[in-house]
Amino acid sequence: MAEQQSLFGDGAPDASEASGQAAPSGGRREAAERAAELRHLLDYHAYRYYALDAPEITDAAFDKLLVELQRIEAAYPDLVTPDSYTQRVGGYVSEQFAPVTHMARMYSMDDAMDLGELDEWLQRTEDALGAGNVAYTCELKIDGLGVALTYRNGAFVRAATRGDGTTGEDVSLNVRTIRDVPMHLSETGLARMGADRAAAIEVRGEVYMPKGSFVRLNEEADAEGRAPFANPRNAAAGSLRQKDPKVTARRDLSTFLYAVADTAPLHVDSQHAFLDWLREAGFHVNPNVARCETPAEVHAFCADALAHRGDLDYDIDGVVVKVDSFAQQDELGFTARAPRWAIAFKFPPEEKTTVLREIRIQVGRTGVLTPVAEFDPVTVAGSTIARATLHNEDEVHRKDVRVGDTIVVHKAGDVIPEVVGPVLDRRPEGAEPWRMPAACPACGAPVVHEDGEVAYRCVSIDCPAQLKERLLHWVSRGCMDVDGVGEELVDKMIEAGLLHDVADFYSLTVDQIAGLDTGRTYLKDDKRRGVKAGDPIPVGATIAAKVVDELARSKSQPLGRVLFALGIRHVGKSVGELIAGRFPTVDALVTASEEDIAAIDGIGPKIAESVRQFLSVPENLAVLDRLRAAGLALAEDRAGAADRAAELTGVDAGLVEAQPLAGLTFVLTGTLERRTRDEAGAALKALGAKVTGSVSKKTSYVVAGPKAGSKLA
Ligand code: 3B9
Repeated sequence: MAEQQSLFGDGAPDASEASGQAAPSGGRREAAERAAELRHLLDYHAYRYYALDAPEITDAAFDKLLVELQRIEAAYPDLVTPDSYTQRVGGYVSEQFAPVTHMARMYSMDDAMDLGELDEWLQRTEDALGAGNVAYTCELKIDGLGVALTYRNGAFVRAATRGDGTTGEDVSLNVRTIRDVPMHLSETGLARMGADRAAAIEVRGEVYMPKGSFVRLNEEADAEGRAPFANPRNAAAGSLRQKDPKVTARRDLSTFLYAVADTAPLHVDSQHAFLDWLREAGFHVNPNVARCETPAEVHAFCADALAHRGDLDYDIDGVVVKVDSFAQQDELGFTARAPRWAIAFKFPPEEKTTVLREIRIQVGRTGVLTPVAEFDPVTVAGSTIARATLHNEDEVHRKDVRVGDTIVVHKAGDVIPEVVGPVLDRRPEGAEPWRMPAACPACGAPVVHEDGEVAYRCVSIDCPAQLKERLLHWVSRGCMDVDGVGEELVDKMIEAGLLHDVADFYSLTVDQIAGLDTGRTYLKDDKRRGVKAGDPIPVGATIAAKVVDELARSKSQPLGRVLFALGIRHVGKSVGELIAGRFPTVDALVTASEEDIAAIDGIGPKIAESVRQFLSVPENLAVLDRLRAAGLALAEDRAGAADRAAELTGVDAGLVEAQPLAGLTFVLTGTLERRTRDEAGAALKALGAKVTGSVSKKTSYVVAGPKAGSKLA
């Protein structure tokens, strides 16, 4: 604890100060003091959470501090500082990314493509500095995006991409939304800088997206009909170069820092001491570093990193070996493009060649036809793969892969199988460019290609492939989460005529399921049970009962999931939750207009149109009716959400749940007597109202306090 307290000169701030404190009741000076205190607390707890991985308060308590600061800043906008934690949620839209010249060049590094090249470098280094006289720092080479973060006076000033090494682009607004980037250096970090504590420093590192977040982001993209990212690095790059920081804020980005443009102000004399300083100052530093005393130890680190590559939640493409002592680094100096004191040992690419046997068409639940490459099984990054999506026709043509080609395959983000491209000099004669079929392979209906869309779709209502995919989507983990209902069982249920739509799931009985063919056969004769080897194995009564049970359990899933599970175009999990947040019951949603839906923050006209369209199809409404009759909740767990909103706004929880002001639009103006405009606005929103900044045709009420201006008129 002693060390933690020393991080901030006046001791670790007391988290209990978080409670109570309603927004600015006192004067401006009091508000300014509290705002400074809150910023301090937020910095401290962000540091505990992100840099030390040892939070002291819950996420909810952290959010409470953040909300309190937001309220003060809303009441006194001139108190907002650029380094305030509240500025991380985004809200500005920059027109372009301004060029930024780095304080010193952002060098790249020489590569060692194999152990032989690594040994050559180690040998050269030992020769230059004296054998046995050199220590090395080994770090992982994160496959992210190089960034430079500038701080002055201990406060965040700017973030820039690497660019060409000399000039990058200003991505400050987006980097502010990355939660592990400190807005202030810690007091111990600054103390170590001594008289240089106010100096400008430019720290460098990588922005990356964790593999798990990348997979989720692509699942969401798939569900919402957007193009997926090829790998976590592209996803991180796309997220960092967003024009709207709000989009970046929703992406899960992280950083690892490892360098600085000028070490002089930090008063450290080696790379490992510098990494310690980075950590102390509040930066996120990769924990997998080692100070190695001999080339053998460097080898061992590289072997270890390679062996554990797949266990990490981020992509690495090698190990960076640096001469540890800064004095020795200076002795070696730089070549035209890279330091002589560092080398990047590159891992062999996890790529294999195989033969493309077929491009199969998969028909998704929304009728989209997806080409899938089927190739001879190969082991890549620890597992065997035999197929990879080719996404759409454009992608097949861009890669120009043809059936019969020898192809290169790898795993994007070490997880998702991907076709890299064909090996052209091994293309068999007569291999034809691939074409999308004109008819749906599942039902034979003609395929439709809408203008401006890459996707081809089958628009037949009774396409069996779509039915199967819709049913599987309904029971999947992110949707209704029904365990034990897999592809085979759904196939058999469709064959047996038990399932025509998702509502049919809820009239299934144990008797109907028990006895269905599992698709597997007995391996041995069993006289006692009267079965012979090769007989089909039926579903047992125990399993059947469990399936019925699981289906019953799924009835209480919240509306947000149901909306996702229904397979409405452009509605993924997060969109489903947004809609359910505003329309907590399916009845409220069915009666909502397209404009009402489009008015939800984060929902665009395309989504609103798609939802409205879905709810206008009588067959879909009939399915909803049958789901309700089967006992599905078709509602959000409002009690929990309402309690939280009630606590924040002081409105009665019952009223929050009832949403009595839904559909009304309010404009607030002037100084209100008992609440600030922001507080009153939050309370109105909690009651279901929309609050806008200017009077229009849509305005239902104008609430005016004294000193109201033109809006009242
Ligand atoms: C000016 C890890 C990576 C990495 C360095 C890395 C990429 C690059 C580098 C950083 N992963 N480490 N390290 N783990 N992907 C070694 C190139 N260093 C610098 O950019 C740098 C730049 C320096 C010193 C280091 O000093 C100078 C100051 C003024 C003029 C010339 C040099």
